Amino acid sequence: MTATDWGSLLPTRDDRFSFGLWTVGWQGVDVFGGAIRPPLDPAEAVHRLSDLGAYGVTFHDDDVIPFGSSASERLARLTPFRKALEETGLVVPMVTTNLFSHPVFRDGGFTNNDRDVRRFAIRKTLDQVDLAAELGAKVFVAWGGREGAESGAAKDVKAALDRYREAFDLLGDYVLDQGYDLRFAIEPKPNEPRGDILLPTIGHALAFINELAHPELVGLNPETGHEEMAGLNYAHGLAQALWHGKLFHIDLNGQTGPRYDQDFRFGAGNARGAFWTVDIVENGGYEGPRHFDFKPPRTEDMDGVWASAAGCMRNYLVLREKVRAFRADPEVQAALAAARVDQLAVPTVDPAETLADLRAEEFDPVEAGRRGMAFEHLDQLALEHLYGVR
Ligand SMILES: [Mn+2]
Repeated sequence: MTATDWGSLLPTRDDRFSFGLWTVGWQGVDVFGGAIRPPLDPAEAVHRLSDLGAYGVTFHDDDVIPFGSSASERLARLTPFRKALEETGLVVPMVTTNLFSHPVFRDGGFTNNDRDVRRFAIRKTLDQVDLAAELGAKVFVAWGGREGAESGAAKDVKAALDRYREAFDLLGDYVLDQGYDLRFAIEPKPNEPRGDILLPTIGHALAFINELAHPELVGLNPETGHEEMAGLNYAHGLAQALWHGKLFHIDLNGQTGPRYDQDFRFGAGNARGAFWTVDIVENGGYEGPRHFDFKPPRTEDMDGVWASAAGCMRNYLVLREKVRAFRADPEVQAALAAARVDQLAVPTVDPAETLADLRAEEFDPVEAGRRGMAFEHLDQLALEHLYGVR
């Protein structure tokens, strides 16, 4: 292998990096303070992201078309955005609906106790589903940020799940009726902004999908920080979603353990987790965009915003190089064999065997109990690739 030229490692369209308009466009409003950056024009965001090497942009309806816009205002907002897409060649691989910002969604959208609000949430989503199809998006993300509760009696969780299912069934019927080439991706999150959010983890969402009328239309959009907020291993979650055929989209960012949703740029935060994330994304059969859902910290001006966005892509590419070098390293391959990783791919009982054969087998558990697994040497090799000393 030739040495990597780190300086020339820059993103191209072939890397399929995409960004939410709400990421670079975040004005820094948080619980403790108001906006510290000016509004970012969606068309300008498209041009800047294109210049940085991204291939796609994604958005909530409200990111481009302000809540409550008339038909003429909607057109006036969409026209310059579409012009920027045409000028740059950027694509829209995914869109989503904002069912969490406006006061009407104080108790959520699809699972709001107020039936009128639930009906409005479905109407708002149908409008965005039509726009998704118009723009050629293949994935429609559903982050149920306000679908949840702070207190016990306020939410009948089983009834809420009935209504959640009803919403996905209606949306699925609509997509099939219209003949749209569009699938839904649920984005789990354990909490924030709600005290507890419904479908809090990848596992909850996978089980929920199995109860839907059109489970084939619904998969997952797992986010790094959302899983790590719950103390879970993101790479393991991606692997399980892939195993179920449900990894429709990914939201990459950075988080350092169970605390508030930090939304750091990808690669900042749990660096070891990021290494294994890139490994599973590159080698696990995922074929969608490498999408970043992060927030440039409130310390930054607009120069810092673009530096943060560029950093997401740069860190992904750096880790991709390191993962490739790790997988190609002959010492790693020997260590993988010593760790018996390959044995796990072999069925435990051969198809030609009977359980009687299995039960008759001679085995010395004392001898087998002395065999070390040699995982530490293997992991040290991974860390040395990550640390840049191999
Ligand atoms: Mn997200």
